Amino acid sequence: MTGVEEAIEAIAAQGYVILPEILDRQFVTDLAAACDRLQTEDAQRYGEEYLYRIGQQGFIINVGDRDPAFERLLRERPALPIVDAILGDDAFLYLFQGVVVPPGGGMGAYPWKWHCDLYHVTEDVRDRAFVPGLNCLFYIDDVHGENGATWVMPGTHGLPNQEVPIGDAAYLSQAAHQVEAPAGSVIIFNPLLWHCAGHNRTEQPRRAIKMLFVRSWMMPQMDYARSIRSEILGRLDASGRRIAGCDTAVPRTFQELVAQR
Ligand SMILES: O=C(O)CCC(=O)C(=O)O
Repeated sequence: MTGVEEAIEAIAAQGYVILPEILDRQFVTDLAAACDRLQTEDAQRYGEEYLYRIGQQGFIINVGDRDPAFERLLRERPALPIVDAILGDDAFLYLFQGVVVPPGGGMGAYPWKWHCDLYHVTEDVRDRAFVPGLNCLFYIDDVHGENGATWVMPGTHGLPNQEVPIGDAAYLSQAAHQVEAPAGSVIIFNPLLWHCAGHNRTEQPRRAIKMLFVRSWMMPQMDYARSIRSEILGRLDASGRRIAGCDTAVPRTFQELVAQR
């Protein structure tokens, strides 16, 4: 098993690391069932057409509030030692969601395309060693070339956009790498690494859970301390509540920013 030091080195050098099978089988089965149930619930509540139109088909929101299997992820936090070692022990969740690539979905199909997360940060940070967050994508299915495993471009983390010619097929065929991993594995990557869900050519959805952690000063995409019910937050320990953002006071005014200096 990859140790914390090795993982940190891999994330610094190539932008990502894969830890095989860190979730046990029962945990994976429970997460898979929860993904399926919540996706059906969302489709009924919002309608497939609406979710597709807003680019949210396949993304299951606010999972931490909606099933004990996700609460278990908040309790056990399997990737947190690596996250804390890189981001500090006040890192917290920017996004916690299901990412399901439907049959026929993934690269080449709307809305899946090459991108890096936290794009707004790359423009201004010129220190390529700086890691603003860590995207932990837990695979709930075996992932491979047929069913939409993640593509990454090793070493592209923090590169200015113009230096990553994602439209150049010859460059992509040399530079891009598609992950292969059994269910229960996690890929932990610098969100500034260029990546994309692969094309799912099978008849089955490809399910994953994303826990994207950021440094404590960054505005999260969702406020989980308010999105997750207090009875669930109350069952978590201090670290669980911290990653849900209960302790985080992201500055919201210039005065607050200056006061935190
Ligand atoms: O689902 C995948 O393989 C990639 C997910 C992704 O693009 C992201 O988490 O930003």
